[in-house]
Amino acid sequence: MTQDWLRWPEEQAREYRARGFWDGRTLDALLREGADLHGERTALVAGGDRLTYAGLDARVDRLAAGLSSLGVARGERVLLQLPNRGEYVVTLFALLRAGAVPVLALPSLGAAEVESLVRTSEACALVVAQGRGRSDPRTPAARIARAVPSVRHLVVVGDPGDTGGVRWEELALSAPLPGEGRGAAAPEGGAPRTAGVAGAASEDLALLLLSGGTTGAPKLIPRTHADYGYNARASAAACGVDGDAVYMAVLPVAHNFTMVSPGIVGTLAAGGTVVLSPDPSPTTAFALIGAERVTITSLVPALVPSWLDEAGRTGHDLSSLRVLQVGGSRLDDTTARRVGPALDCRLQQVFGMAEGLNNYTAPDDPDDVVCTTQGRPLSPADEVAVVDEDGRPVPPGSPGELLTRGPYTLRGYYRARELDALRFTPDGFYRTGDLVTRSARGDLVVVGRVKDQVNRAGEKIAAVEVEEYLLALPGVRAAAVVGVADPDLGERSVALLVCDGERPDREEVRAAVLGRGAAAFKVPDEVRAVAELPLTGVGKVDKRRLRRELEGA
Ligand code: OOB
Repeated sequence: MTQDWLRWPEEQAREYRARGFWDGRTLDALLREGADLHGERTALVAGGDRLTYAGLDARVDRLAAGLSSLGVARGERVLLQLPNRGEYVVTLFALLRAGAVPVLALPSLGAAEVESLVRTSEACALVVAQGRGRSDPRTPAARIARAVPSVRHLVVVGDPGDTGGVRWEELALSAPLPGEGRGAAAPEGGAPRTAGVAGAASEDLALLLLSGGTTGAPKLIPRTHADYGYNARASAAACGVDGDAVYMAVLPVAHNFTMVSPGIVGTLAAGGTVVLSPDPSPTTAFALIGAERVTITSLVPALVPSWLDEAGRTGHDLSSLRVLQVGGSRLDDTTARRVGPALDCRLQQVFGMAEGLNNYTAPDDPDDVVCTTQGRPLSPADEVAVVDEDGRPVPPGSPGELLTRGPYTLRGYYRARELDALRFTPDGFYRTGDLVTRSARGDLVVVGRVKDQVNRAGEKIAAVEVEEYLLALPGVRAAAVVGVADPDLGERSVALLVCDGERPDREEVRAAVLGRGAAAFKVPDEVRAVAELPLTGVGKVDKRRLRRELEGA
């Protein structure tokens, strides 16, 4: 198998091994070790299911055998598109154990996006769940399975209906393990292990993630067992996640934040318990926090206000919660300061990317750092640079593009050499496209995207900066600033506000911007009240869509 996109130079790889970052294990070995070390501890709580480490490991064995008997071979890609249910965790580890390469797809992806992922990865199978009505993923999955020549199997959690697919439950529960007769039931926590299944090696490709980038065809991010495992383990350590931790996944399970920051994989590597919340509403989540004594969970900023409001309104028992992680897009300072008092827990900001680099604020950072910065790189081997348009480092405190390389940051996209030439420097730094400032002590603040700016008559306005000013206005719950084509200005800036009650008038908006000492050209040209902002699958404001809608209007 050529894996030339996994191209850390050998010298660097040797260093990462020597320092113990790459430790020779596969991701499913982390789970196997958990079963050996603390087999009777609870690993996973999802819906009605409650699985011990031994029980989860046995199910993974069983499904890995089932997938292998179906003909899924080592190195083959399998698209995994499941909601927050236990089957996701079992399938993920079973694919890894079988040496197959899961391609993680958010449930919110449209059919065309899924098809494009399947084609790009040349997946041999799709795993989806039975759904309802128009959003039933079985229908597009069956069509894609027929249309894309690489696809040989469709596996459905629930009823395959008329898709011609295989029922997941059958594959997971009755496939024989090597050496067993057909149809034997799995001995939960029992001995037989997937001896005949050809697993992967630690530095092999483990999975493919979808880039958060919002333009063009999907870019696939290759992650190895060694690098992803390190990302998860180091994150668990940085976030205080150990065997007593109860981590609740409320964002989609396939997102990198919920996977390894420290997420599901980091928590299982540490011997803790993973709880899956079927949806991110505070009503569902708060009930689970109380019932399962959840200690840590993670949200995107768009969800935070409703959680804070609900906590103030209702008497749920949230006393077990120690850390609320927030990341995925910029958390404004005002909301950040409300988190601790409202939920009686620590806030941790997480600035991560599926491509690799994770930044965290530390548990012992002063409140000011926790509430106003997006943290520092996770690994002592993470290299970061903040550079200007010519690639020259900028002084501390000045904005520039963040470049990074390290033991868990990709060196190239999956089979995309041309793109790589643009997104990486010749010496292997990934150009994140994020505009940041870095303080003298190394704290990063995300001030925008290189492209998330309004170019108003040549003046560049970082959307995030103006959004921050607007969010500080009373009653403003959410704000998005976008540039819309304008015959005179090139682009004019439009602010969309979600407000409790009346929206601030132009004068108030003007004062909010100028009062912070910002230039007059940053005052939005237009302010509109909207009921809500369109969000992407994981809950980031969908600016592409906003721009499209505003320009079409
Ligand atoms: C996470 O991963 P992706 O791949 O969906 O998106 C990455 C991009 C970053 O390049 C940055 O533009 C933005 O999302 N971002 C943030 C942020 N965290 C991510 N922007 C401002 N403040 C933050 N705290 O979103 C992701 C992956 C792992 C952990 C957390 C988030």
